[in-house]
Amino acid sequence: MQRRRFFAHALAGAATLAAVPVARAALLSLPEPVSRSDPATAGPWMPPGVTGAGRPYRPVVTLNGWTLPFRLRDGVKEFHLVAEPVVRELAPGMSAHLWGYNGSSPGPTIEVVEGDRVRIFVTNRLPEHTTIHWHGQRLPNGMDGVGGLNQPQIPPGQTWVYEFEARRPGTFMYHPHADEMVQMAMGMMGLWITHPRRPHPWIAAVERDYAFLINAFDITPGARTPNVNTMLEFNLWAFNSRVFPGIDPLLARLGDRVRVRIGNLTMTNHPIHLHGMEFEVTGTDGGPVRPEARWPEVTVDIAVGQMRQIEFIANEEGDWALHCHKSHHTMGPMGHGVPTMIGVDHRGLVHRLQRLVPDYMVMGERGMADMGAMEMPLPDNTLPMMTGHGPYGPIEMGGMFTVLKVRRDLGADDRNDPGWYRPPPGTQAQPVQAGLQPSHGPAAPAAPRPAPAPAAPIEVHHPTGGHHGPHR
Ligand SMILES: [Cu+2]
Repeated sequence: MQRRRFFAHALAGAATLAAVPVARAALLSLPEPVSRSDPATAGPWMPPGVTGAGRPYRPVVTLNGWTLPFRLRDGVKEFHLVAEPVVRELAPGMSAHLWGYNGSSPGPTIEVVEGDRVRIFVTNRLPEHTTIHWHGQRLPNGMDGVGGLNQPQIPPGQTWVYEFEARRPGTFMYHPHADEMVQMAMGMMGLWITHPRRPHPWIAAVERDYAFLINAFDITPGARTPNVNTMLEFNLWAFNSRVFPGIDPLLARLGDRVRVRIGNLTMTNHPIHLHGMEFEVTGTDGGPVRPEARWPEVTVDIAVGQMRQIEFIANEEGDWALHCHKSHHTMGPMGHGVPTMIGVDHRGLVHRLQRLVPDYMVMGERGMADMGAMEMPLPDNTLPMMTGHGPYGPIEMGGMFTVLKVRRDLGADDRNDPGWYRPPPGTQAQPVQAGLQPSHGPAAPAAPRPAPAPAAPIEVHHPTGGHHGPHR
C-alpha cells in the first residue's frame, strides 16, 4: 500500500514537472501493454462502458492500423506504449524489419476526449535510447519529449511516464525526439486524435472518420531493413507503413460526411489528391479551421511535419482514386538511372545482351505502361514498380495510392469492402465505333474528297465485360 501511495505521489509530482522513470516496484501496476501486428484495418474502438470526460464520440478508423485501448484509473486514462522492433508487411509479398510501438508501425492511435487527463507509460525495448514527443499538444514543457532539452532520453529497458491533459480537440501525432533521423526512418510514429468534449462550432459531426500518416522507406530490393541515412532517395512511399496495393480502401455510404486526417512524417511534401469530389481543409495540427477561412480544393499539399484534416460530402458514387500527386510516389522501387528508351530500336540487341546478362529485358521502348502487367524477375521480398489490378486490368501504381469507395447500398458504418464499382450503362468511357462521326464537328469542307475505303469491322470492347468480381 505504501509503495502504491508513494507511486501515486510520484506521479502527481510528475504531472507538473517532467516525464520520469517508473520505479521498479511500480511496474507491477502498469497497464498490460496491448500488441497487434496484423496490418489489416481494425474496426473503430470504443472503450467499453466508458466515454471518458466528454460526450460519446464517433471513433476514428486508422487506415491499416488500430486504436490503443486504455485503462481508466482514478479518472485518468492510462496507456502503455512499448517502443520495440516490429515486422511490418508493407504489401503482400514484402515485409520490413522496422521499429514501432506495440507490435506495429505506425504505433497504435491514441484517441481521447478534450479535457481528459492522460497518463502514458513508455517502455523502451529498442537497442538504443528514445523519447516520445506529443506533436501539436498543449502540455507542460517537461512532457514535450525532446531528449536532452525537456528530459533525459529513456534508456533501453526502462519505463517512463508522461502525464498531461488533452487540452485541445484535433488531429495530432507522436514520434521520438531522440536519434530522430534513424528512429523515424525505421517507422516510429503514431496518430493522436482528441475529440471535442461538447458540440464545437468549427467541428462537424461526420459519418466516417479516417486517419493515416504518410511515411517513406528506403529498402534496397531484396533487403528487409530500411537504410536510415537516406535523405531524399526513398523507394517505398507509404500510408501508415503500407504501399499500394496493400493500402485498404476508404468506404463511405452515398451522402456521408467524411473526414480524413493525414499527417506527413517523410522528408518531402505530398500533394494528396482526391478524385470525384472537392473537399475543404477543416483542421490542422494547430486545431480546427474557422469555416470562413476554408476554401474548396481537390488537392492539398501536406508539408513535412504537417497534419491536414479534410472533409467532404461523399455524394458521387464510384471508386475514386485518393493518392499523392507526385507521380514517383505512386510507384514501387525503381532504378532512377534507367535511361529513357522511348523510340529506341532494340532489334538484334536483346539476345546478344542476354548472353552477358541472362535476365536482361528491354524496358520502356514504348513507354513504361507494359510494366504494369509484366512478370519481372525480382529479388525476394521486393515489390514491383507498378502493380495492383482493378476490374479492367493493371492499375499501374505502387506507392501512395488507395481508393475511396462511395456506395448507395452500403449500410451506416458498414465496413465490408463492396468490391469494384460497376458504372451504369452509358456512363463509362468506351472505344469509338467504326463509322461514328462527331455530332458537332466543323462544317464539311467544300472541296471534294476521295471516297473512303470500306471500313473494316472494328470489334467494340465493352470494358464492363472484363469485370473480375469483387476485390478483397
Ligand atoms: Cu508524395
